[in-house]
Amino acid sequence: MLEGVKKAFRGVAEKIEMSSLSDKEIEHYVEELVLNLVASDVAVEVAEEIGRRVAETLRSIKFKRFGDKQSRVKEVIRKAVESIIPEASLEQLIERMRAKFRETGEPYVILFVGPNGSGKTTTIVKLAAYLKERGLTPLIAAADTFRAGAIEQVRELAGRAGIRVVSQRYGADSAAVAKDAVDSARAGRIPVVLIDTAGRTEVDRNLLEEMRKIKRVVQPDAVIYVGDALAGNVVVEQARRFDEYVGIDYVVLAKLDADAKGGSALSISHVIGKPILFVGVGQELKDLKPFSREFLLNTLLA
Ligand SMILES: Nc1nc2c(ncn2[C@@H]2O[C@H](COP(=O)(O)OP(=O)(O)OP(=O)(O)O)[C@@H](O)[C@H]2O)c(=O)[nH]1
Ligand SMILES: [Mg+2]
Repeated sequence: MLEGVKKAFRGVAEKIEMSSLSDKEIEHYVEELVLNLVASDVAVEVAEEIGRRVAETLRSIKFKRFGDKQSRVKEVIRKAVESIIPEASLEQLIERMRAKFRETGEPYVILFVGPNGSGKTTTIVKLAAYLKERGLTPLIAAADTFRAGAIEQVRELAGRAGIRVVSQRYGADSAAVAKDAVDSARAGRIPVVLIDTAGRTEVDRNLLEEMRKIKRVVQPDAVIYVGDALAGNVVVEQARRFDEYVGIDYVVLAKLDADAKGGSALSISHVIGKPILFVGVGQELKDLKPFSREFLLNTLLA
């Protein structure tokens, strides 16, 4: 009998307790968010996209009038940022390497590309040491036959980690060096080959063509783009051009230790739609950190 009355009361109570954020409040939250993201080096187009998603969600949800709006809004922001970062797992990639080697006896081949000085060589040796610890000691192909000192550098670093390097002389065809390394790994039953290449800018036709040739000749299982977190927003445009030119599967961001802002990580992933595999957080071999969205969100939304 009292149901009707109860229902009526409940209706009123709900109306009192629940409310939407006003357009003005939403605008305020979103504007602040976008500004903060841009200040953290997130590309403007990406920050605005996040802002749009956050505004959309905020418009559609009801808040408890006396609840903690701040923390709900934070949660909405987190979800929006999360939804635009593709995530990859280094462990999964390692599993794929094991599976390929187990099933075919063939090495898993990774081609590393990126602009000058972005951190490719250091990253490769870090990954080599990481794989070695997991029982997948790789071979490195010194296919940067272009920059003076590149072969000595990779030999020196790899030597510290106890990793073998296949190299030829300077000026040698880099695709031939890479191919040589893959053949050598096959013969020596080495499970993984990491190919180091010369840094190049996205306007250098010859070097870009050479990179495509290496890819054509060795047909790598994955192409990893090594970007420099310090390059800020420039890194996004560079990655886009490399992706168009050679096709990228994963991104590694080096020098994140020197870039407290972390925005480039978010932008790069979103703009080229490729996940970040791990990040470089220092110059030592141990300074490799598997990437997680959690890690980035905590840096960006702290
Ligand atoms: N702080 C910091 N420095 C790094 C990191 N990764 C690489 N570096 C440094 O960045 C510089 C360039 O690194 P390389 O590995 O030689 O870069 P690269 O892309 O191979 O360079 P090129 O072959 O000339 O195109 C070196 O001084 C590295 O020690 C990192 O994660 N953190
Ligand atoms: Mg190098």
